[in-house]
Amino acid sequence: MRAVTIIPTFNELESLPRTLDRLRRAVPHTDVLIVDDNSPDGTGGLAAERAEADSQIHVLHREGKAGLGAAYIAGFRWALDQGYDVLVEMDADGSHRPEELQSLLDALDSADLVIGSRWVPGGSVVNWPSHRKLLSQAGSTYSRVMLGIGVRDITAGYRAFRRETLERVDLSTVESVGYGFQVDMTFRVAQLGLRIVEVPITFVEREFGDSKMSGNIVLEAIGNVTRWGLAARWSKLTRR
Ligand SMILES: Nc1nc2c(ncn2[C@@H]2O[C@H](COP(=O)(O)OP(=O)(O)O)[C@@H](O)[C@H]2O)c(=O)[nH]1
Ligand SMILES: [Mg+2]
Repeated sequence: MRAVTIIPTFNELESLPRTLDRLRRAVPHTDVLIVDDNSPDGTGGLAAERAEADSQIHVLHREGKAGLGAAYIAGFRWALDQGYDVLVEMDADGSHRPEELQSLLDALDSADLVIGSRWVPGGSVVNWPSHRKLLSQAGSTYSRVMLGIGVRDITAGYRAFRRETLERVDLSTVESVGYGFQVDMTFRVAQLGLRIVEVPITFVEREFGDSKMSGNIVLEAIGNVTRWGLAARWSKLTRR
């Protein structure tokens, strides 16, 4: 099975090399694709150097910051084109520990999408202020109820997809930018009736650089979840 780990980056000059070193050591068989949105701090240049030195590392340079969702969609398309069997999502900032990737890959034997989850037994978060914990848990609970799917950590960004799963999702209609993107993908996979499995992870808040989370990203996610949830209910009602 050929796996590729896709890492979106925007200003991750300090974090990216550490994450790459850990990932190459922890799971040497996975290739890596860095998707950089022309980071002003030169992350794209660093990614290019690493790609030059290591044939298993690749980089996609994009024109400018267009959001996490757009970066992943571009990465998915590249990886599907290249024929990979497994596509992994991982943050550059060290929050998704490469040492836990193998447990996600193992779970993919009996799943179509594996989510590294903070909010299942055994999962946890290190170094998060209580307001972010609350926001993440409340967001997950609201989405779970609104969308009617049993995933505990619906905004989680540490994931492994089988290629067949992504081939069945119409990527051209995925528009969400921030966390909404992760919720959107989860909802689509659930609606296709595919198997979603959560494995516990320890999420460690970044040591270097700044989070790109913003109020707008949160509002986008809440707005989208509400719309999707209502639309799904409406179509159920009118089908009767
Ligand atoms: N290419 C790209 N990557 C992004 C963008 N926004 C965030 N990222 C990356 O997505 C990952 C998660 O973002 P982060 O700021 O850590 O979000 P947080 O963990 O929710 O605080 C990191 O690797 C970021 O560099 C974007 O607009 N474009
Ligand atoms: Mg982060």
